[in-house]
Amino acid sequence: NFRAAIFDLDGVIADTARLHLQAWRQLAEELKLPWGDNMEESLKGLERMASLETILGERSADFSDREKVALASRKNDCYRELIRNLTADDLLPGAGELLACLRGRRIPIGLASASKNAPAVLQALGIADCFTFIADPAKAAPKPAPDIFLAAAWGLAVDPARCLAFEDAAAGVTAIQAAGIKAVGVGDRNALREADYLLDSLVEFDADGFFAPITIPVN
Ligand code: G16
Ligand code: MG
Repeated sequence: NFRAAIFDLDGVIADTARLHLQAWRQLAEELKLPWGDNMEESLKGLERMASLETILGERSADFSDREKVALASRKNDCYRELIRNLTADDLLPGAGELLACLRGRRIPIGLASASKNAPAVLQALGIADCFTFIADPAKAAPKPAPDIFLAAAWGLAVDPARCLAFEDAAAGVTAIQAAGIKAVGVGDRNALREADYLLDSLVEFDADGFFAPITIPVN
């Protein structure tokens, strides 16, 4: 049995990937950059500056580091504006139910998101209270490095081997396994084939198979 659960945010708990995409797309249009077909999959789980480089592509050399920081911050302003409208309706299928179920079993829940906007997103979705610990992405090397998942396990004070972590991006699955944690891939079965367990959505997750039911001591 596992003792703690660690979640990625965008693409696992919240339907925010489309908002990141919308904000990046707006920036690309303003800069008249070509928009590749596979952008959605390419941007999944990438931290902010790496996402910007992906968007800029061959035009990257046309911008100074300072200009790039300004562009990333422009995208972030747009994204912050978009997440203001998030509500519990933007939880992905099964996410709210799973969080409630884990809480009911007194399983500590951690967040390992690359997003510096994660606390604001959790607030808007109404699930901030469910999390025992939120790992700070500013202090961790980006996925596929294991750092953010290790930080989450340490923050929960649970041995990584007793944690189960959920991800929608291949780089995230690599990060989880590098941390010595078992990975549940949620979404694209081909992109996530390295995961220890695969789900189409959190609705399918069978908590009984992974976490002990709550036991009430007799005395
Ligand atoms: C998320 C998203 C990425 C985003 C990154 C950084 O990660 O999947 O698209 O670029 O966070 O977000 P921000 O610019 O808000 O700091 P995750 O790890 O929750 O999937
Ligand atoms: Mg994700």
